[in-house]
Amino acid sequence: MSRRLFSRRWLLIVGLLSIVLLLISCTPSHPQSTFDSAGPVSKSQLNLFWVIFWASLAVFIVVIGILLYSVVRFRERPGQGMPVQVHGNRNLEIAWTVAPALLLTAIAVMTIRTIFDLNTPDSDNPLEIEVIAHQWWFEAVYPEFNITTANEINVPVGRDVSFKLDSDDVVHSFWVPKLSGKMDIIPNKTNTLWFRADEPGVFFGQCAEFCGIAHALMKFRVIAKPQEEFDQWVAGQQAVAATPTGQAAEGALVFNSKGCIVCHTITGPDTVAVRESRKQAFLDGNALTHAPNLTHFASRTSFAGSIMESTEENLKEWLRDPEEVKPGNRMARLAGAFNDPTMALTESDISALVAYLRSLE
Ligand code: HEC
Ligand SMILES: [Cu+2]
Repeated sequence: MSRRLFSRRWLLIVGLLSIVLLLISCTPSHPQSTFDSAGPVSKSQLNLFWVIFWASLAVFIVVIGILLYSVVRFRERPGQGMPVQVHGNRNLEIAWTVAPALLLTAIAVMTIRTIFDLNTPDSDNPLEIEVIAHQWWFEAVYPEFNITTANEINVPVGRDVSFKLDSDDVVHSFWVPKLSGKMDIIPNKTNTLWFRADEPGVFFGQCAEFCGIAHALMKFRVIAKPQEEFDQWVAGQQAVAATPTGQAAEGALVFNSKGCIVCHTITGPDTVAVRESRKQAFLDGNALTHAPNLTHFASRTSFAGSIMESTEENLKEWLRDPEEVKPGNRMARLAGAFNDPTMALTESDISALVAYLRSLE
């Protein structure tokens, strides 16, 4: 058995598999690869990584080289007898203590310098964004513009962005691999992080700290836009929701009568008053939860922690059974509290709701 394990064919298969694994895991075109940095923060973190990587590789080659040389050169030969017995070598001992100490000191200095360098943004005038992590989605607030959105964080290309990170419940972690390393998001403690996107694009983010059942489905996107497009986006987000017409108007009625409005905010012409009255009706015995602001839902490309592309079919699927789409999510669980028959959605309710949601540009 043990002989077969080490047979040539096995070695070949394992070797080839490892090479394939290595190659597919290191392609920079992977959407969440740290090897394809798109801003100064991730770039300097990557540079540090490469320095440490090449230094480690050099050490590895030297040590394994000497080891292999010794194994082959001094192997037992027939009729050789007992080799010379050596007890320590002071010069060698000093050399292999001092050399690693120097190398580790150099790495420590570079690491600490990078940490301090990256502590604060380069610019005095960064764009401030507050990120609030919820089980299992991200809320983004732009205090400068009075905007609240979810899961898709728009930023202008070339401007430093400074994040304040807070949690509504448990520990999460904010991670956009192409733009910066991770930062934990801890309840009752505001952590900060900054980055800058030097090129336009969509950068995928991910909660990087286990935070409960739907942790793996807690993604988000950073969308970097040229300043002009960003300004347009801001103006769009600041407007109140469009007044719905046709099927969308039906959907707005369903939204207000089926409990959606209790959790979700849509800042529109008539919704505030309705919301307050509905809220009262639901307050007794029903825990309210925070939920994504839907005022400009249709301006986003994804939903439910960015795991679903925002299409008509996907939205219908979500409203038919949110638990099926994203197991454990709070809409499914808490909406269960509204599960008396008068709250159930019919297919025509769902079509109307989807028309309404897709009208919220
Ligand atoms: C009990 C509170 C609650 C109720 C009631 C509720 N939702 Fe939700 N909803 C949530 C939460 C929480 C999420 C986020 C789920 C996640 O991604 O984990 C959500 C997500 C959504 C999303 C995706 C938003 C995004 O940007 O990711 C849509 C669309 C939505 N709800 C529509 C509705 C509609 C329509 C109704 C009424 C039929 C409704 N919700 C009722 C809590 C609620
Ligand atoms: Cu998580």
